[in-house]
Amino acid sequence: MRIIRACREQGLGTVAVYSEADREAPHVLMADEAYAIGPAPAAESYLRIDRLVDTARAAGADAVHPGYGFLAENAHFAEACQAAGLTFVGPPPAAIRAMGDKTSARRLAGELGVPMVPGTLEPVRSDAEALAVARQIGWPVMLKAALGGGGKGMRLVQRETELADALRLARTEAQGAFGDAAVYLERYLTEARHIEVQVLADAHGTVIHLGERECSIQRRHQKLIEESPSPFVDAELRARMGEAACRVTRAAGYQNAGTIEFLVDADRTFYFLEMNTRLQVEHPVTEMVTGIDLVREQLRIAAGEPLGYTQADVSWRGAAIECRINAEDPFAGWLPSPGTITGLRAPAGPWVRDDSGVYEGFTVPRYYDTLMSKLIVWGLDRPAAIARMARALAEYKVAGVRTTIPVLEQIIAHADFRAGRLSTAFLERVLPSLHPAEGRHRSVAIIAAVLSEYERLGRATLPESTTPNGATPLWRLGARAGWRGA
Ligand code: MV4
Repeated sequence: MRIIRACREQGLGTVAVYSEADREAPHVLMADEAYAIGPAPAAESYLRIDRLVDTARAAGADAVHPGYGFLAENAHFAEACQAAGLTFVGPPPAAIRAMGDKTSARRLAGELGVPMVPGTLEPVRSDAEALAVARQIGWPVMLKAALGGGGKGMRLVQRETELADALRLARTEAQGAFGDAAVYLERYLTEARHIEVQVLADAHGTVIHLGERECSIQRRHQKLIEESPSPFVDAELRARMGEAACRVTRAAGYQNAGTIEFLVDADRTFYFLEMNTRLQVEHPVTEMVTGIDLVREQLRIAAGEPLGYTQADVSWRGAAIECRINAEDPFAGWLPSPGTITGLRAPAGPWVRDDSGVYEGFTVPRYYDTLMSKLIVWGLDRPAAIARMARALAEYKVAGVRTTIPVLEQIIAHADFRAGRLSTAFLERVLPSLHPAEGRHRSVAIIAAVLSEYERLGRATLPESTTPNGATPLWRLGARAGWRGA
């Protein structure tokens, strides 16, 4: 839907593809045309390069936008599109490949003198080599799959005695998940921030950055909240990280939109981690503070148009925050909660953007990612954006499936979040102190109060809207908290 919107504004027609589970998905209803590509399991539909390319050709499409999941970082897919005469709206296959191998990305950063987390520049060849490197760089260390990324295939090793087992498991996992057992090793930074820089590169040699996104709040390497700018990054650090990000982008022969991930220490030292060769889920926070439509830029770059502006033309205004609304139950081990959405009221109002993929009556399929919507707000400064996010989350009502909304509300209200005291350790530290079930207990109390009021009055009419002492009765608070009004 995000891509369809950008296409419409550019005067481009759109073709959606869908699996059997997504027959009634909103992007299918929204596109000019839509084609079924197979059964629900992604391996038989969204990951079928042959079917995607055949469908694009049959529909008469000129270009293919890979989105931000499934095949978005697959060099074979990019090549297959090009071989079929379709413009791939993304980087050249060679750049995807160079950055997809995380050790090759580290070698490039190393050649350019871009600082990176201490570790190996090649996959480790033996237990003995891994041990020698770990002893040299210090514990804890992290094993990462060379073809992994985004936290997939990572394994933390605290001490020497755990290394051999961890290596074996990491290799087996990497082989299973990525078809390649290669694993490299990095020093594990325990309290750093995860900050990424958005870059744009056109086909005419212009490479610019659009500033950073703070993405430290992740659970099992799924981001929950992202923001721009990072409360930790000042103009000087932004310029230094931006310059490093552009240097890597240019050297990789990169074109289109991309993201360079860094870890940033308390002393403002930054370390290159990896590059994501796609548009990212959290791209809206960058759009909100720069005013630049990233999908429009992707389409223009893919069409060979020059960016038409320089680094000096980019400016940042205010603060933006994104919360990911997932169909998961944070009180039940974050279990996926697919099912039919029986009630839905999305927040609205000034500077509130709800990039949603669901509607009332839609059934969230159990086959894919649990992401239902991304709620993005903008404010003149970070406190204003936080207040707006708290307001918007309180307006958000979803019935039928469990969502992450209550836990997001509590994180947004947390003193450390408000103070910008963030690190990759933040969520693990604060989760035990959160009590998101309170919202649910409160709802039960409100419903009980409404029922007892009806019983007391002995009739099926609404009770008075104020109590004798003038206070607002609990049932009316309930109505206000609900989505149908009193
Ligand atoms: C790390 C790290 C610390 N040290 N690498 C996670 C996703 C991915 N793209 C990189 N990630 C990390 N890599 C080293 N050498 C910390 C993270 C990380 C993280 C780790 C645990 C809990 C939350 C985290 C949030 C962001 C990044």
